[in-house]
Amino acid sequence: MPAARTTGKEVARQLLDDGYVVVSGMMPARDVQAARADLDRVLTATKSGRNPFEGYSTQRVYALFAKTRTFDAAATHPLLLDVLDQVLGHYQLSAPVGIRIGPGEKAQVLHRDDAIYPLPEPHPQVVVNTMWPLDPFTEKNGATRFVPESHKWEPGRRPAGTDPVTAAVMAPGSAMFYLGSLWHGGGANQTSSSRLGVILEYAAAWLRPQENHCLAVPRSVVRGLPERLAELLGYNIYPPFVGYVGGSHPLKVLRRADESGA
Ligand SMILES: O=C(O)CCC(=O)C(=O)O
Repeated sequence: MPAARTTGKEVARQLLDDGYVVVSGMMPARDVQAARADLDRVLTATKSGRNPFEGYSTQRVYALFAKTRTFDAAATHPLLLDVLDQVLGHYQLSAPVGIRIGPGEKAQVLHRDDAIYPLPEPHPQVVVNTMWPLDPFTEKNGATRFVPESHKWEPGRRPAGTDPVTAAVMAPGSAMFYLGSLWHGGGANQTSSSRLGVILEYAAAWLRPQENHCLAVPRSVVRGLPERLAELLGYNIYPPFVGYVGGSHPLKVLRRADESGA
């Protein structure tokens, strides 16, 4: 398992070769503890899933950046951004979600995160996801599972019962990077404790993000965020000018609105 001091180039190469890579030392222990405590607070007011994909015994914290500040640093971790620079070029946050899989939850259906976009296949990588465990991820408690090499499958192939599935067993503080083209899903939780993790999913900047952050995260909150994070939440353009507001860069508009009190 590479450690966070490894280079973005090495991680990007392994990610493109294998479809996933687990990097240790991405989040210091005190930040893991703080994130866990703050998400426990948020989860007390979070309903369980509404369908088999969300999981009826699973809670999902959507609009994550409206609810906690404990993932601001993770979302702009230098190694993560370095990898994204190389794999996606221009990118944005697509789906930042806390996922607590409760005891007894069934395995989530295997899926590809980039399948939501109607792009003809094969296509360049347009989605990179990262999973940040806040509990130890084990085979028994619902560690994310994935089908190795499935990012290289020919268009239209779907997992069959005979394809090997691997559980992403990892410790809090690590992060698993995986391509949007890798078949994966949450695991079944066969223990009596819940499994908490956070996905920070990124997509190419020219695509529509899964969550509409400009509505999900109040503007008053975004104004207090580091500039790079505000950009990743949609206050940015895809060059030369996709996403402008009244002909201006969204960050300029955000600042102007700040001055005028809007
Ligand atoms: O919770 C997990 O381990 C993965 C969840 C996932 O892939 C999803 O909800 O799209």
